[in-house]
Amino acid sequence: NELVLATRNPGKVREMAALLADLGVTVRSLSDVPGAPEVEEDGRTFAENAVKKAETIARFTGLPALADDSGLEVDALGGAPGVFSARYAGEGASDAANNAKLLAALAGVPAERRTARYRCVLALAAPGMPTVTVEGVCEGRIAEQPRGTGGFGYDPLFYLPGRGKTMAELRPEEKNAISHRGQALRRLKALLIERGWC
Ligand code: ITT
Repeated sequence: NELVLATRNPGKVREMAALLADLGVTVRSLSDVPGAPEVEEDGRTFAENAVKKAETIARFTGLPALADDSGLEVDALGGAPGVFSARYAGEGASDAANNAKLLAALAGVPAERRTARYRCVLALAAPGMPTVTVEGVCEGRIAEQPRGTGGFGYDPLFYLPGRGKTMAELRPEEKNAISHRGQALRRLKALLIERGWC
């Protein structure tokens, strides 16, 4: 039983591998798949992009492929950066540049209007099977300054009011227990068990 993680984001690979550890499948990443095609993320929704990534890699490898399309939706910015989260500050932008742009966009916005959520859509595609998608959401607020070194992406700015910490201040297992990705992956596992696929 093999599964390819259809992502080039090392933070996602780390988190998904930990969340899948109890499933008894051999988890491969795209670094084990030489020549895997680049997928252009031109969808308007997380689901469109996740399905496109998973189906492209499943077709190329002939193996089941799990893709994650995710991002940050900030209410005061009308839901931006959304599907553009990875390239908010431009194509290939660093996490630091994206975070700096987010802080600048929210300058002067008071704490109670800095509400935001992470959203993750996972798509599982396998040759000869209908593709399935699941979603997870995690609510929070954009902090005034970065805190913590864990996680990746916007985590140093993603404040969890209930914990008094940013996502980057949580241990990996604490993040997985509450994150959008953790929730989506638990839904996916429940679906796989329900359908007798594992
Ligand atoms: P792949 O397409 O190869 O999977 P990517 O990083 O380009 O990698 P996305 O297009 O789904 O993936 O962009 C997701 C972005 O949303 C990611 O780069 C972060 O900026 C942000 N993001 C998603 N989940 C996050 C998390 O758990 N913590 C922090 N930021 C997150």
